[in-house]
Amino acid sequence: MAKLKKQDIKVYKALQGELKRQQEGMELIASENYVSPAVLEALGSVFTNKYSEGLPGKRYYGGQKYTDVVESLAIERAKKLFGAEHANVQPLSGAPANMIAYSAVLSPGDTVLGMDLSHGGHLTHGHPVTLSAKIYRFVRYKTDASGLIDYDELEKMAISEKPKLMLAGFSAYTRQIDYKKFTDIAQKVGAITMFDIAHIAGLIAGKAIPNPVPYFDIVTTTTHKTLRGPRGGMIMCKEKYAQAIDKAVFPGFQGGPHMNNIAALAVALGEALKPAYKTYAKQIIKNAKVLEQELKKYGFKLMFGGTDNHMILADVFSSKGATGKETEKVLDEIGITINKNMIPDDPRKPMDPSGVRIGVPAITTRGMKEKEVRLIAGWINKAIENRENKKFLGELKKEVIKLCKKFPLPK
Ligand code: DSN
Repeated sequence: MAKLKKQDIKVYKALQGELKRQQEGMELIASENYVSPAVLEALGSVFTNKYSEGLPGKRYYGGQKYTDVVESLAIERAKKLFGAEHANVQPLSGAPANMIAYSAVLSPGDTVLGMDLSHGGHLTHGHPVTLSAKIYRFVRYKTDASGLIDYDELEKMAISEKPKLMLAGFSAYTRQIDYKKFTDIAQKVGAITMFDIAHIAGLIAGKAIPNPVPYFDIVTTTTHKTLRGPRGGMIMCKEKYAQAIDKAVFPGFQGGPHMNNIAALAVALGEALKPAYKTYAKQIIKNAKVLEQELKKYGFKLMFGGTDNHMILADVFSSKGATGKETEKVLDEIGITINKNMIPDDPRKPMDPSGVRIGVPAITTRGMKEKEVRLIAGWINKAIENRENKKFLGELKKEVIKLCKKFPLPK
């Protein structure tokens, strides 16, 4: 960092501040992780200088000998890891990947069934504020009173709404989807199937949960959540949709791919193919289960009844008397980063909802296991219950820093 320090002290200082924040604090945002130094090296490499519109072997500009190598590696590794027939590694992130996938198979006005945001879905799955909802007709399904997807209801909806596309996937839903039931319904009504696996891609890659890729026509993902790669997106699909997806990425939606990200993605996918990654993915599930049990013990109300994946969604307002915003703030004060989150049909507003989402992929990367998760759950509970007591919070922060120093970022 010597050159950055000499040339731009303001950016350098912000970077050092962020490094310290990550080292001494604990990331429990379910969609975040810590990449390896090898991924960081590829990300900060000269590949960022290159324009590479097109695909390996079929580019619009010269000088592609090495970009072709890294993009081909990323594609082959993605296909191998997920058992995909086709992969496009150029989407810049998850929201563009979803928009691109819609545009590849839908015409304006077509109907899509997607999961409601407050029930765990994602903004890009048809929330009225998004561009996709202005172009397509989204109908949103919800979870039932038990917190699960009611497949009989979903089937009734599919029969009456006649969607062109049925979309599975979520950003705060914590239970396993029944891939077969979902795709059987789609088959009955002649809908194309799509799964946005952004949150659970790493759990699938590490074989900690079943792989949906063989079941679905199109699968989109980000690459930086449980998958532990650089920020970016990917679309995998059946061969039948390969050409439509590739064309929808470029020239349909994007310009030049970010080759430094793609090089870093190739490295991350290489890591995910190693045996140690399976151990990591399984540990995430174990850690999340312990978090679920501990928080239940402390009286937290968990949405959807608990978790089958890497995160929990808790209604802190009804169970602890603190809003999501207050909880996020008090945990920030002790160095634990989480995010406020809507709960199903939340009567409160998105900027100060009833819930919080807590995920364990990042702390699991640091090597924390069940014992540490028990400690953390206790701190979360104590911090919320003593949120007015600044002195007590200060003491808790010291405990958090001590634990973080024992479990450094990947080296
Ligand atoms: N922002 C991501 C998340 O936190 O789930 C999804 O877009």
